[in-house]
Amino acid sequence: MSRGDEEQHVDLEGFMAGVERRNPGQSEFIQAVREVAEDIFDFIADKQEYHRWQILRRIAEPDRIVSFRVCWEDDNNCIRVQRGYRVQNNNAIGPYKGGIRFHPSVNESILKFLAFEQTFKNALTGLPMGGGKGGANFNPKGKSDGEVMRFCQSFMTELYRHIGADVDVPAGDIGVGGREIGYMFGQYKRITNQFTGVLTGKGREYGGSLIRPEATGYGAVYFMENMLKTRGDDIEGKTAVISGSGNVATHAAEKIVQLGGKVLTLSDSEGFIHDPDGITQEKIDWVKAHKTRRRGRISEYAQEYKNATFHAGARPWSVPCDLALPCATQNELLGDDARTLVKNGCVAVSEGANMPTDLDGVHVFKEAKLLYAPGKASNAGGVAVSGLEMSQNSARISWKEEQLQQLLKDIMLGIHESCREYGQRGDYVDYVRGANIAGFKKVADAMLAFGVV
Ligand code: NDP
Ligand code: 2IT
Repeated sequence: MSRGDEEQHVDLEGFMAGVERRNPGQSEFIQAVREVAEDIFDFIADKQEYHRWQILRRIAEPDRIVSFRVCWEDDNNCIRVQRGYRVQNNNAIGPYKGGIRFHPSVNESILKFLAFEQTFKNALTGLPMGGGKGGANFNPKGKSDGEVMRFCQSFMTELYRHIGADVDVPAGDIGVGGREIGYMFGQYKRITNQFTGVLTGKGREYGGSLIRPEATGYGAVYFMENMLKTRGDDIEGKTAVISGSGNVATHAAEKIVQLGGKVLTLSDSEGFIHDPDGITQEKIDWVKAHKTRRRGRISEYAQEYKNATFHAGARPWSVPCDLALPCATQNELLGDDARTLVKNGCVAVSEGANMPTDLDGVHVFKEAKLLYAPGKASNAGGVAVSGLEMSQNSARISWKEEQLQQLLKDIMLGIHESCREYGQRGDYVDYVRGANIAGFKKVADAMLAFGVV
């Protein structure tokens, strides 16, 4: 019997041994696959079709990975060389769709985990989008606008041949916001001479959708609201600890404040700030202007607002709170952080980031029966509004803000209901299990319809 034949009959550990053998050293990818496989193996135990057609095995092998050199010239006329990627994981239910990340840590493992997660997340939105992710090990910090523009143009000069409005539609992620999307869209249009919805998160003037910038953070809070409602509770009067201070974190903070909660922390890669007075809308606006637009550091918040303290090199999870929203990056909330949150009486965790909680932390939250939403469910509001931007671009119309706000709420509620449908275990909803199974089932059933492709 060949190795391939053996894998027809493996259990969870046998499957994971194969994933580890085929993806040496790719710890983030292996972690993401294990988190999904733990639930899927249980779900498909009595569903021979999914085994016979090797569905999970196929979803855990990207359709293709493109890796390319990106050369650009910095302001000192030095030639710089970066590595760019696009991981097209699965297009069973729609064109590949997912963000682009510019961060020095970007590598194949991180983009493969993100593209894998995106496949389930996009299925959960109910919109026709497959899963992909891309990026480069480019560090936008400290770069001039001209340098960022030249980098983006060079990146798109290769990427353009792999994407398209019906093929693969990238968007933003860490280090990629409106400015970068503008430079990349401009270059795509220049090379192809086509004005299509090939990227989302565009500026309003050239086809962007209303509420796309807010959608991920707002959606994560709507998801938290939906979870609290199952226990007859809401956000009013609750304290919230948030990590990050970028697009997702600032909009999550804004929605918590709008719903009557009190935000105590924000963070960046250098540490966190704790403001016992609460981070009000005015203070969030200061963070947006200072941190996001002028690319300052969160430590400066403590100089601006004197009652706040800055904690260098630390994450905010030790600050007692009712609600926690990790909105910075992967593996920023570890098992011990999860135990601290549970001990301090935290009742709900909604992930704005992708895979911010490590596997140990996930198990801690599940055991404590906390209301715990994994990113692939709770941060899907961003890509959902990206999907709505694609629809508006295809129809060449713009929808009104109220309409989009309502659609975002409806989609987040729909994801919550899907998680409940597949994650209800007695009186407890295991949202991780629910999200994994609901996302998997949709993609898997489409793949079954296609046969072996
Ligand atoms: P931004 O670039 O706007 O902000 C990222 C924030 O996270 C910054 O505060 C940054 O701090 C911090 N951060 C980044 N890397 C690290 C690190 N290694 N350690 C600690 N802090 C870090 O990105 P977004 O807000 O868009 O993305 C945040 C998370 O949300 C990511 O996991 C992303 O994948 C996820 N996400 C984003 C969506 C979107 O629509 N933008 C949609 C769904 C998920 P610093 O400035 O110091 O680097
Ligand atoms: O992780 C994500 O869902 C995103 N970065 C947004 C993807 C998108 O296509 O809007």
